[in-house]
Amino acid sequence: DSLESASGDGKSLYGGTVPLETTASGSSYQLKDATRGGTYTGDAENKTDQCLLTICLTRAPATLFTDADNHWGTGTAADRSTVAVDAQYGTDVTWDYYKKVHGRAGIAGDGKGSFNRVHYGKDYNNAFWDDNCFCMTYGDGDGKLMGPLVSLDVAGHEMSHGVTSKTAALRYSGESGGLNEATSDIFGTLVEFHAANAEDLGDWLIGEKVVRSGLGREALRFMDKPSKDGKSADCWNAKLGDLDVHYSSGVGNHFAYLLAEGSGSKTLNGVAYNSPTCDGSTVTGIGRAKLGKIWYRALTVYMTSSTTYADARTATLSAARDLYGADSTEQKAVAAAWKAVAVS
Ligand code: ASN
Ligand code: ZN
Ligand code: CA
Repeated sequence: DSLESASGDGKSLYGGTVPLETTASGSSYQLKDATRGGTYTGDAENKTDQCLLTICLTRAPATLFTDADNHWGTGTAADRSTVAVDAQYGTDVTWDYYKKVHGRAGIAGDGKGSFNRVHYGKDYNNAFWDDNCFCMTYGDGDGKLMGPLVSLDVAGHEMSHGVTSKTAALRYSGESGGLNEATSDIFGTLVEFHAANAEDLGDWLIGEKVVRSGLGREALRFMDKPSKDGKSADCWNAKLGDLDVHYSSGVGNHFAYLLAEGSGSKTLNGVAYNSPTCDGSTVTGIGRAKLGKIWYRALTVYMTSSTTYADARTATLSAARDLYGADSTEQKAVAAAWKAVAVS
């Protein structure tokens, strides 16, 4: 059969009806996007990978989704293709964010797409990026703590692990691990804002679409005040690197919020924030676009596998100088935001 690109749409679980670029193959369509490096989404059929560290004896499948009329999904999780719509769309908006904002073609910067597996395992409350398969994997959640983990911020978070791996390669433990996680939360959030999806508007929460009542909080993580999750650190301290990377990320997330939005109270897209500083100072934000430019340049030019929080401060100050000039308002704001999270 001849293959050609076709414009369809899908009813997603979290983002309403979304456009999808697909592939016409004979009399049906494949959930595969030639305009974004061949990115596709398949069904893991509730199976799991059987691996020892990175050596996998068996891998869950990624059986390519197909559709008869190029109108995908029903908007309810009962239909297996609905979360595939979210996953494919999440990959699309992440691809577009990196391309349009940072001039980066794909996760590795080489124009090649990745692929997604949805319906991984049973009741699986997680999603992950895997460098070995260059693929994303999404669980359906157990319905009590979490629903399907296919929201835009989670997609952007996980794929940004691939970007970090191909650039700074921040080691996934200690302070560098916290910075690796913060990088994914920062870009996951900027992807969500960039998508400007009317049903999944940008916010500084991670996983707000995914959490269910059993979890007991409205999001997985809160960037304005990370300690709202009960575990994450708002401020740097000498033992920060002993925390799990998903909690030591709090300091980087708090920095990012303060740099973009500033300290104190604010309401954005209907969500109220109140970001304290660790030293009682007041920080004036420079906006999300400049945060993204500064963090991306710091990640891709200055950070390395062993970067600490003190090093991240230097890296972002250098990036801000390169982009906006020495002693610019932006560079001063970077210094003020790090001081406000006790990094000097
Ligand atoms: N969802 C988790 C994350 O990306 C998976 C992990 O623990 N690496 O952080
Ligand atoms: Zn992560
Ligand atoms: Ca969010």
